[in-house]
Amino acid sequence: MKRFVNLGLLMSLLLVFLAACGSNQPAEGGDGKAKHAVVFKNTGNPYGEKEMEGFKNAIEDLGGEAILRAPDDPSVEDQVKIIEELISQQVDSIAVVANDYDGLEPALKKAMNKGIKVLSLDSAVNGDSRMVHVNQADPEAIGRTQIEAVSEMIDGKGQIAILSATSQASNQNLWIEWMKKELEKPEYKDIELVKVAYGDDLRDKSVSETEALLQSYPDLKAIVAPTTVGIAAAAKVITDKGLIGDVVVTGLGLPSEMAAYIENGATPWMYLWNPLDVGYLAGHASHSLVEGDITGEAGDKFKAGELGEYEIIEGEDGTEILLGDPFRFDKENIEEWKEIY
Ligand code: RAM
Repeated sequence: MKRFVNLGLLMSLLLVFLAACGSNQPAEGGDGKAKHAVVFKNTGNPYGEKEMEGFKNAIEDLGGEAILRAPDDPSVEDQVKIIEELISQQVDSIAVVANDYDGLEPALKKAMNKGIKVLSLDSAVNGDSRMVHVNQADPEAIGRTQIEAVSEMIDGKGQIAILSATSQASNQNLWIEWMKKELEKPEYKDIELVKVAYGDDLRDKSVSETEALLQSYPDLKAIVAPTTVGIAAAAKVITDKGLIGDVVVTGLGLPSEMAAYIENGATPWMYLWNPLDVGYLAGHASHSLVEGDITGEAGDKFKAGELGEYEIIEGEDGTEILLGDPFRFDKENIEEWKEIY
């Protein structure tokens, strides 16, 4: 009997010891799974849904619990509220698609001070607010390519406008900077950028901003929309108003939303990357940060499931993980891709 009691005591001590050893390990939910959150810009965006789906696929493959959140409107204040809630829930990681480059800094620093691993994807936060950024493609290539494309579509002449997401969206703002730099080249001297309008990644606002552009600039030749919500809204307006061929629409579009407009010629061609892959890569990066396999330093390497191995590189402001090159979608390949994303 005495021997039995001692064994029980020993077991309890062992359990206490193991629990203490585990205190640096990921905080786990009641079911023992690490909790990984992703926060998109706003609800109701099919691109965002695909990005979050990719994140969830990665986290679930890795045995974790994925928490998918987004405010109704693309505001920084509402993202701060969500981050505060996630801190209270004691999640292990937060991956954010930011509505503002600097505005989330206090909330994200608070999360990091509590040991939560923080990263951004798609739309970055500043380098002090996160451990690493998951970038879909080189911003310079994204910006310059859109100007090359629109120039080819309008034979290098005429007025163009940009229809963006929100005025604070860091991904779109960076791409627009590169578009403006590309426009400085002498070969674009006959192209005039008349306005950058903001549809806030809301369908109705993007439609009304497109209509306002057409009204204010009757000679407008093209709209470049570096947002999947904006390009779909602009192409719909051009189609509904019977302006196909008079005003071209290009930019970054989701194949499933744009197939009809590529087929009817409103958009001769456009670009994007796979949003499922952006989310999936961020899911793997979240897991690797929580497991301590990477710290977010340049040179760190990790495995991203079916995407293979990635290395963290030095970015403009903080470190990043680059997914790859954007794809071009046109009449030749849109049928195939519209089923996928
Ligand atoms: C919209 C969002 C997203 C951006 C794409 C291209 O869906 O603004 O952040 O990456 O467009």
